[in-house]
Amino acid sequence: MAVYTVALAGNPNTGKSTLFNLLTGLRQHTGNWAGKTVDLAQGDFTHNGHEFRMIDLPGTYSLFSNSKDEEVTRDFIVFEEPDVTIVVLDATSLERNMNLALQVLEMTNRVVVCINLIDEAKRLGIHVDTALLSRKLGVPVAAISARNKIGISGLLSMVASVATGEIVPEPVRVRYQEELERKLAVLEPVVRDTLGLRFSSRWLALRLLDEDTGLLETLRQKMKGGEFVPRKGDVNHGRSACHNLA
Ligand SMILES: Nc1nc2c(ncn2[C@@H]2O[C@H](COP(=O)(O)OP(=O)(O)O)[C@@H](O)[C@H]2O)c(=O)[nH]1
Ligand SMILES: [Mg+2]
Repeated sequence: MAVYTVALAGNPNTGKSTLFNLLTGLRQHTGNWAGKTVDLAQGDFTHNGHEFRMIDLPGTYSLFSNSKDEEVTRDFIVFEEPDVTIVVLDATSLERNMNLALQVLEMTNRVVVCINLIDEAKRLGIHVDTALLSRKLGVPVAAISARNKIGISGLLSMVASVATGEIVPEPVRVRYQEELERKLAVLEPVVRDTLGLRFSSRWLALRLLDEDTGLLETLRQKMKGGEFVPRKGDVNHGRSACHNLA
């Protein structure tokens, strides 16, 4: 049976590890991945007959190349292609947390937004309209309290639906100012022709325009290693722009 990979991302202190521990309990181990030297906590759980492997990624405020943690989290979400990425947000500071959620939505559409500490929000008189948020973001949104074990089965149903493809989220697209959109319109097709449809070409093009040297280095390595062969069915016009990037 397929084991679905679920990555946990979010700002520090949003309750990722609490959720991770609740779901995976004693079925935990550390493992490294794709030749990286970092150890990530992994754990297994089942839900409704599906098997999941969860990875507790380092907490970060953004996903550029500002720190090792940001690079690890970002590379995992983009290049390890988890079946689902859960973005854990703190219900009491949604505005600050939304920044990271929007970045993840730019990287992959296989996302579930999980609003944690809903007990704390309630105590403070904050009401979170998950249905409205879900419509605006274009992905499933669950409200939970990891510490009080509230809302967990609802969250897991959403995770399972995205993992199995029963739900295919269509994340909202952040539109930038005209000049940037014009450059994206030129660069994005080149990225798509080079790397295929496997990765978000819009996100990659944004990072290249941002002169993200950390990401460029990762791309170079992966191209050298032959990892970027477009899959069958991907767009490939028989020309390669690899050397333009490398
Ligand atoms: N009130 C409340 N506190 C929580 C909840 N989930 C986690 N916490 C607390 O938030 C703090 C940070 O949790 P942790 O899991 O370490 O966050 P991480 O940094 O995202 O891994 C801890 O003190 C947790 O006990 C929750 O649902 N409600
Ligand atoms: Mg943690």
